[in-house]
Amino acid sequence: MEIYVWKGDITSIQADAVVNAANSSLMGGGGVDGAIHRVGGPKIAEECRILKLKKYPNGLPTGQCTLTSGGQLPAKYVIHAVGPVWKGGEFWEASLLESCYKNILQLAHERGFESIAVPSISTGIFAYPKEQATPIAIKTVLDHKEHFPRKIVFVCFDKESKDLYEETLKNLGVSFKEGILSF
Ligand code: AR6
Repeated sequence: MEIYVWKGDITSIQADAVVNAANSSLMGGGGVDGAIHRVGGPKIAEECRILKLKKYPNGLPTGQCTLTSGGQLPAKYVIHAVGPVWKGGEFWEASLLESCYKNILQLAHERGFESIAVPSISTGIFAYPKEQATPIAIKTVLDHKEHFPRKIVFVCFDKESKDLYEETLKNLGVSFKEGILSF
């Protein structure tokens, strides 16, 4: 298994699947969600609309994820995951964020995906503090090696996030690669 840390826009990554930081409505939004729908085109939104109608009439619950095609993205598929909104830390935010990563890995494993790219879920519009979200993301992934894809990229949008991911991985003694040249 290979772990990558990469700074940039998740919509440019050519992987089996990229993860969207979505919301329960699956109807799009800002941040990663906005970028994925903008670059991926209307096919993704249409698939989301049908999923919402047929499978999640009450919305996709927080901590869970679902799959659409990648539309016009370089990635083949999009895993739409709903992270928790930060409400101060006493509303099960940590376990919901953990469920998110666990369910993403499980879905990727079921579908046989070899490479996935994951943003720092909940740390933008949902305001989860990055210093707390980063170790959860990394440890949850490491704890589920049985579902580990061959390659996983932690995608960071800014230097602060990238530094945090690298520092956390180093502290845990986990080796990783920078960039995705060979991805
Ligand atoms: N590529 C990679 N990372 C990004 C990108 C990008 N193009 N854009 C932002 N980030 P966010 P959330 C980083 O807000 O907090 C939407 O409206 C960003 O810096 O995308 O889970 C949805 O519809 C941050 O570190 O997701 C939901 O309503 C991280 O990605 C809500 O926002 C996540 O930021 C979800 O909020």
